[in-house]
Amino acid sequence: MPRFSINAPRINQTLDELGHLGESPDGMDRVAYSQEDIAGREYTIKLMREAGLETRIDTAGNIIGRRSGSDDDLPAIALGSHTDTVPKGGKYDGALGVMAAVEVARTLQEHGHLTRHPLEVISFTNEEGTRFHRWLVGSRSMAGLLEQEDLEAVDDDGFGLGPCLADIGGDISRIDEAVRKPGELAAYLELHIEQGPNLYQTGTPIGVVTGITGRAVFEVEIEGKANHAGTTPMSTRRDALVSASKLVLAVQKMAAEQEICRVSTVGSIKAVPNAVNVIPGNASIGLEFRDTDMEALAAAEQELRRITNQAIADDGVDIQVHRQRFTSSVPITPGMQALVAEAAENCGMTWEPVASGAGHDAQAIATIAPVAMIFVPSVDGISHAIEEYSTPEDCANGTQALLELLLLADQRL
Ligand code: HGY
Ligand code: MN
Ligand code: MN
Repeated sequence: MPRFSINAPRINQTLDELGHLGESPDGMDRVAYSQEDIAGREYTIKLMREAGLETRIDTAGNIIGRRSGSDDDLPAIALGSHTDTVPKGGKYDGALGVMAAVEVARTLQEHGHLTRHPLEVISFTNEEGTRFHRWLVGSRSMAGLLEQEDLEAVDDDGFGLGPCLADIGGDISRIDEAVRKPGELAAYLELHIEQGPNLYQTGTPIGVVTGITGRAVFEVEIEGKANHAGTTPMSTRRDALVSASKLVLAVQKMAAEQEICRVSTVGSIKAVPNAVNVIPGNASIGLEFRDTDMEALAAAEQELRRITNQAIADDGVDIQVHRQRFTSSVPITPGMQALVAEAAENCGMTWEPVASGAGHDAQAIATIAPVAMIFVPSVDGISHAIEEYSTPEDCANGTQALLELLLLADQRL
């Protein structure tokens, strides 16, 4: 049986309260650096302080709540996730991990239990990458993985990262002060919803995450010739949207039929001038490939370039392929997986190994510290949508397992 019981109604209440910040009739809109995101951040800081944590915001905008350990010379053990959401997203992706981490700190505080290691609760900024199309911005900043393009990125409205960071208490001119070196954290432990169907289908309360997927993101720009929709013969058209549409179907086929990589998705498409009586002169699509095997992602990029060259030859359009982001897959070590399994068993919960098809802050932090992830079921495997749901019991189970995992890590590391 667990040593300390978390307060199940309380963690679910905080999840529910956070879920009203940035809520719209179509889903959650706490997109990074927005007013809605800021409301969620302020709520998180309030909870951290109520849990007795010393809070600060690092120059990358990450919120860090810290509690001393009995041996403050030891590196901290960090628990965390993110509270930003995709547009029209769900209430649990990221939010569960942050609310559960606060609940763990609060439970230890109430029981007067001091861990050996200092404890940190971290809410990372812009995990989703909706702003600037570059994800894991806060956790990559902390891991020293930011690149020049991250610092120079501008969003669709022309805003850069600098002013956005300033809005949330960060400072782009000193962003390198957010970097933590290997050894500064003893471990990073993240609770997250599975965002897939496995645990829900098998009715298993806890997932021991075995690895986190790699991801390759591209923007493809097609230039044809705008012309009159009524007077231009079909044979002389250079219709950018037709070429883009062919690419959409070809990208989907790459995973669905050719099995070049595990999944492939075109998530955004734009046509210019986007008027029904004008042949689109320009079009662009945003797409991504995912696989734990980085060779598969390289093969996917190769095939993408092959099909775009074919479209140039067939349609007489010009096409530019921009590689936006390559994120390496990350295996979770057998030792850290075993710790998660032991924590679940100590809580009397069954578990099963699950690979993560979603990306997570843990994959950035894994470059500077040992990481472990706990999954709980997503009803019908739905995520990044308003229907995203995990039951209060599953959220409480995950929080209890996270507390037990922290206590085991505190003893063993
Ligand atoms: O896109 C992802 O995999 C994550 O939810 N950010
Ligand atoms: Mn997430
Ligand atoms: Mn997400």
